[in-house]
Amino acid sequence: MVDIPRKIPAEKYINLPFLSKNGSSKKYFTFPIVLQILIIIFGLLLISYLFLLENAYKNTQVIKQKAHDLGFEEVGVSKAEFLDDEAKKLEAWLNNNHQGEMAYMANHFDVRTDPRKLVPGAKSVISLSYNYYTETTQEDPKAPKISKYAYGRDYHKVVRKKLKALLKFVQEEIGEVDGRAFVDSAPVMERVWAQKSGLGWIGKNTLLLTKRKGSYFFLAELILDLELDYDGPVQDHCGSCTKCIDACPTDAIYAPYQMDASKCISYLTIELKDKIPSQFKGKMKDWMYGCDICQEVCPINAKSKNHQEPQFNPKEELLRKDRQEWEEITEEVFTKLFEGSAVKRTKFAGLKRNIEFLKKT
Ligand code: B12
Ligand code: SF4
Ligand code: SF4
Repeated sequence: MVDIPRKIPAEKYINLPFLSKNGSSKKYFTFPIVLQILIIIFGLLLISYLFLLENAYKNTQVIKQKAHDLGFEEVGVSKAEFLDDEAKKLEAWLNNNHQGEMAYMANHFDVRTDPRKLVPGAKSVISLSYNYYTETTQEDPKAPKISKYAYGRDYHKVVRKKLKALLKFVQEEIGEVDGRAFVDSAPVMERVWAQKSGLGWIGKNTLLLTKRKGSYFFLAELILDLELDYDGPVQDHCGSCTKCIDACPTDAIYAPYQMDASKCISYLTIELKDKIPSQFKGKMKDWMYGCDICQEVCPINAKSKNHQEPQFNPKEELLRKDRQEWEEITEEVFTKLFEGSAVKRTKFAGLKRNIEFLKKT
């Protein structure tokens, strides 16, 4: 029993029944009304906050499970926000003209550095990885080489279909959720988001690596107007290794974590529309479409496992063709062989240019 000195008028107090010891309304701890209302409001806010947190957690788990069921290996989530540090790095990269002729990289700077400008109301970025590794290689060791990522059906088509299925699932299971699906198709800094979401770290070769699976996977995103449970970044495991930098034949990786894309064989064989500059003669290491050298030498990739996606399997003919057959390839063969493949991006003339360039070196 506590007597409260009644210096404040009695009508400014109310009794809090839950503080009652014996049910008698006179002998309670009493608080000023304002304080009690504040306690109630705070309590309600706390309850709704905890409820939202639990909901965000449950929704995240449900989405991650469905993503795994659809074949995505790693899934992580980040809060959709402005990428302050990366905006500075991207600006420096563009100022140094490291994008070469990829003019699209300089477009939509604001959107690229803030997903909320791409998807209005965006709250979360879900990053997903889709394995494309295969130990299969082209049979003739002297044949001009194609990057493993382009062996089978175009990943834009394969992965986008899976992403759309995931988005549909989210909308059906969780309710009114607005969002969009991306795979290498929009101004989104995909590796940065994957790093923030804890899928892995950006290695010295500038690719996203995971400790368990290496880097032979595509990245994709769902950007949603839904609050989720956010993951955090993981540690960089490159350590003192410099194998990718040492092995890059064109010095495109000119410093750890930094790339002059205009020197990368991938750029020269796929993105560049003009002639390949003569300074790269003798440096292409027989790559006619893309380049995997900085992934092949990476010790983390020793852990890569074969993908489980039948659509990524290469046609027998692609593996069998020897050097001479590639050098004599016709437009008709090209069109048939690369139907539905990412290699179509270079068109016949582009692939022919690359093969001719290799012949001369
Ligand atoms: C443009 C592009 C290219 C260009 C340029 C590559 C590059 N490193 O930027 C070219 C044509 C060369 C290319 C090649 C390849 N690409 Co590509 N490419 C892209 C694309 C469309 C944009 C990348 C980008 O934003 N570059 C701009 C720079 C500034 O961004 P960034 O490198 O991410 O910058 C970060 C770091 O480099 C670092 N950094 C930058 N500056 C500095 C400065 C300092 C001081 C420091 C410390 C750090 C630092 O911090 C930045 C921010 O965190 C993405 C898809 C996408 N929308 O993101 C695919 C993408 C990166 N490519 C992909 C692939 C598969 C490839 C190839 C393997 C294909 C091949 N086999 O030929 C090669 C790999 C070459 C390589 N070592 O990166 C995948 C990578 C998957 C993964 N595991 O990481 C992506 C994500 C496509 C996808 N959806 O799957 N690509
Ligand atoms: S893909 Fe090839 S050329 Fe490009 S950075 Fe890697 S090793 Fe160098
Ligand atoms: S080769 Fe070495 S430095 Fe390069 S990405 Fe792999 S672990 Fe990192």
